[in-house]
Amino acid sequence: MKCALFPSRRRKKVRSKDNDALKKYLEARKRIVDEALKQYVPGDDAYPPSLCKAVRYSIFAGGKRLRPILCMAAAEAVGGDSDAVLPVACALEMIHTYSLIHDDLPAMDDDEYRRGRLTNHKVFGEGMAILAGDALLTEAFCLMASGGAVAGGDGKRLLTVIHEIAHSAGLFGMVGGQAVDLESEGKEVDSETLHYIHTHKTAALLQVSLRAGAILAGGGPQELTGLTQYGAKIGLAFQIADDILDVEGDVEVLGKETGCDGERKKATYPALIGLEPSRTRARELVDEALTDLSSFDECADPLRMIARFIVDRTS
Ligand code: GRG
Repeated sequence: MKCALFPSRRRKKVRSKDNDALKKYLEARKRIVDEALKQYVPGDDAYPPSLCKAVRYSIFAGGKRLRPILCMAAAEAVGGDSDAVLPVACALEMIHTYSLIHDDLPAMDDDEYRRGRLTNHKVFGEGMAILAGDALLTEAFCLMASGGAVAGGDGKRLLTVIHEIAHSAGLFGMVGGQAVDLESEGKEVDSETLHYIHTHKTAALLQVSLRAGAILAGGGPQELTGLTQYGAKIGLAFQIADDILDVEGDVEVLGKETGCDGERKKATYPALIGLEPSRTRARELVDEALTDLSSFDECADPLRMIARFIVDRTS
């Protein structure tokens, strides 16, 4: 699919029309990702059944599918075809879901609800939840590395993408950010440490989702630089918005408990600089992200809308 779903130039006119268009766009993309995931994730009848059930329970619990959507939108922003990047987009969702399952474990955040339902370990037990996360992470790389992952695609580009995703998800990315977050609980953290946690725990996977889509679709160096900078800004804005939602979000809409960061004395923007300055910072980051896209044409309009959605979202 090439840059067609989105009404473009009339964007300035009415904000509520924008919201409707974005809603439709996100719903349509989510459906595509969900259908593809059904192909890539083993069925309930696969062996071993308990592990497959635990994997399916979390991956089909109804997340926003933001990382795959960003990957597809980035491919289109550089003039590519989003269908061609679907396997990698789905692999990113599998990595994200593994991180949520592990993040909810008693040894980490010990959460009871996620995506509007009981957390994986509450239903399947701690051991099986750890294994479901492990399986999703490993299967994600299996899917990306499998020959047909990017049909007719360039093997060298795919290898670059797999390497970048591993780097962003691992020790020097999401896992590193989670480690510093874990160690910082109950402690006063400075803004540098908070920045490290947010950029690694959350922004790294969002940013690499964009880079992966653009690299696979043959984006040039300038396009990649713009998308990388956009990714860093929206990644940080996303986490600040998440911190704000933990303070004042609606439990029903969020599908998980609120107030958890405060209870655990977590390092967050609202705790460090206050709610209103956090809101201002998130909006500044979105404006900066939009500037990073200034050299892109209307094929990048979904990314422009997503940037706004990231700070306006309620879940
Ligand atoms: C366990 C290695 C490891 C990492 C965990 C993802 C993560 C790192 C922690 C989750 C904690 C958290 C609430 C982080 C804030 C940002 C975030 C990743 C929120 C959840 O992502 P969404 O809103 O979730 O995209 P859905 O359910 O819509 O996919």
